[in-house]
Amino acid sequence: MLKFYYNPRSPMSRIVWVTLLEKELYYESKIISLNGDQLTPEFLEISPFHHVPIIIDNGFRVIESLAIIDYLETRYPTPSLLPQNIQVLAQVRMVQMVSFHELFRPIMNFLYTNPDSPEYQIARANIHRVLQLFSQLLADNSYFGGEQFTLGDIVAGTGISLLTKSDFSLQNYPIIQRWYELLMQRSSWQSTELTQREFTQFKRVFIKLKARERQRLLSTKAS
Ligand SMILES: N[C@@H](CCC(=O)N[C@@H](CS)C(=O)NCC(=O)O)C(=O)O
Repeated sequence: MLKFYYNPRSPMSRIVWVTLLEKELYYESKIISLNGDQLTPEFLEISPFHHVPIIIDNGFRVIESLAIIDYLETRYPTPSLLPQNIQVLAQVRMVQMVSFHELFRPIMNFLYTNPDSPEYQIARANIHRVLQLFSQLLADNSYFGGEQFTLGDIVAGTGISLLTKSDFSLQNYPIIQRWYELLMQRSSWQSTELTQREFTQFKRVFIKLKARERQRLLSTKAS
């Protein structure tokens, strides 16, 4: 039995959730509210950094969204979400890594900082650079894997969907806009997409989590 610990509003959970749906895998849903239940001793036992997502597959635990989707791809290879061609595969991996290292933090800064602040402007500039690169990589293709929908699309799309809920317009990025419209046609995408209200709730939860983590680190330092 595959158990999936997640929160439906968490972007990192969504990466795994879409992968499970695309692969049509049957799983047992374990929803973690992130309202303190991620800090219980039982949960910390399986999630030492009190994070979702997590999967436990027949007793085998995997944490970290990217590691989980890699595991799922290898363990359940059909339908495949990674290309065979070495260069296309490298491109899909690049998109995953660039999303994690260059896109997610600027998106959070963009969503949470005052539009008049330098941080906001820096975040916007960084997002612009990533979207330019992604436009080049996509070119005329439907997806980052050519005509194949891949893990790269899932990871990048999860970040970009947060942007579409804010006042960031994709109109200046027609290639990204076209690609994002294709993603939105997929049932895995539609059934995991946040409403505007859920997105606002996610923003509130995220602020609380950051404040709690800061407090925890300060008290660890003091003791
Ligand atoms: N690097 C981790 C990050 C996971 C993560 O940050 N999860 C957030 C929700 S999106 C979480 O569980 N936060 C709860 C907490 O910090 O207590 C991954 O990719 O899985």
